[in-house]
Amino acid sequence: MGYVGIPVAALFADIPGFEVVGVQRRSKRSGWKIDWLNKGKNPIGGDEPGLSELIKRVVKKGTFRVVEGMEACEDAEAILIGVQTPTDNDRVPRYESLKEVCENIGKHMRPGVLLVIESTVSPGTTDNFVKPLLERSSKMKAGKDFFLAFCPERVMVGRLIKNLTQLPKIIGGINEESTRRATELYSQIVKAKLYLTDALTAEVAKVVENTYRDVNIAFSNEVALICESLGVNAYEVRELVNTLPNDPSKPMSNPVRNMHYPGAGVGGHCLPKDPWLLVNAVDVYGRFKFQPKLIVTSREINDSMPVHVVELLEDALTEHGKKLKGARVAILGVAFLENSDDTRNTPSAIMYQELKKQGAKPVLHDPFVRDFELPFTRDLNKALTGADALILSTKHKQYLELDLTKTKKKLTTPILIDGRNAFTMEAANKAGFTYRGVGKGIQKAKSNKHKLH
Ligand code: SAJ
Repeated sequence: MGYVGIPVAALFADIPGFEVVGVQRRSKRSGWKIDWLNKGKNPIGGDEPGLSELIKRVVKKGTFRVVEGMEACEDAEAILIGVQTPTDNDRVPRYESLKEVCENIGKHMRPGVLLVIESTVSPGTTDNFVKPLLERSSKMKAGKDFFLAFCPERVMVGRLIKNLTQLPKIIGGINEESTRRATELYSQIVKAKLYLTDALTAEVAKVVENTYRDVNIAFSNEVALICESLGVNAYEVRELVNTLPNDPSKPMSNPVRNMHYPGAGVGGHCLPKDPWLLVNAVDVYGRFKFQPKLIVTSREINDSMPVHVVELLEDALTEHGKKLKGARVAILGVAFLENSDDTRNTPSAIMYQELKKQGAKPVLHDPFVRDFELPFTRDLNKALTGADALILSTKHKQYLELDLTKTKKKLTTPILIDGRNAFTMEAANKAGFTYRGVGKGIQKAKSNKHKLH
């Protein structure tokens, strides 16, 4: 019952004739969701349009309930798996949860059942890891006695229901009958087109679509550093670049430009991990091995952005004759994405650790987050009062409404480091702040190299 499982379950439970059972371990971190959901309450914080009403409705009409045990699989006609599939510090996929769930499901599932993997996995995992696990624990033949497909989620916090129903869905069965049954199932909730393919191609497509985004963000982040060096505004450059016309009738004549946003880093459960699943797949299943340079370099660039934000702070402190050591720094935003409570792989944690390492005293603030492995406060006043600087890491709407003039009065040193283009340099300077922004050049480039002869 996570950011994928909860909305998917509730959507199916809202279809006449469907009865849905959510399975959630009573773990310290997530066990509370079982009772919360069975009371018809939405455990996902932040703005999630339509989700709370939907959960309330399907629990009230008795078509959705949550249990702990796998027994629920015994009379299931379809079983969807949306467990976490993280990578470890060596960028290697860790499939303990997936293994445990597949082995347990295998012991309870009945013949003819359809199993769907929604979690993003390293390409090759469905055919070479999940299928043999299920066959061994169920003593049944995949594709004949039971069916299996990889149908990747495309959810995004802040628009879970919309993405699940309005975005095209990839259906990758291990064989035709598996694809047919998965198509029959998802056509119930997906209003957009279903694209049918095989499991391996679907797995590659999923990690490539996220890697595509990560590489594009890395390109924008590198352009941001160039703009800072040349003294121009990368966000203005992005807008100018994206003005190139796009004539849908002649798509190949002038491919669109969709330069992404530079920023304070790339977080979430997907973009920081999925490129490594692609690298891992070549390592494990590739006929010939090689290291994808562009993809790996892009990860390095995006992982370096939170540290770059600390460099911008150091530069601004110097302007006030101050050092990072001993500086009290308010980091606004723990969640990795605006107006959500999702803290997975948040860039703010890297910033916090880097500041600590440099002897500064960082204070994390977030209005939505409930729990986090690092200390944080939900009291904005407490975070800002007496700080030597504030860093905007996440673009929560509360921060965009900040009155900079009043905010400045709370700080000891009026420094604003903008990691998400939330403010203009002009507005910040006008309010008396020393301002630095990712991608925001403070001084026009001048050089004596090009002597006009
Ligand atoms: N980010 C930038 N610049 C951008 C866009 C995002 O710096 O131009 C940063 C965000 O601040 C955030 C991170 O990247 O820290 C990820 O943001 P995101 O908007 O990609 O959010 P995710 O990771 O929740 O969603 C992505 C989406 N993938 C694509 O758009 C290809 C979503 O559609 C997927 O469903 C999701 O991954 C997933 O679950 O795979």
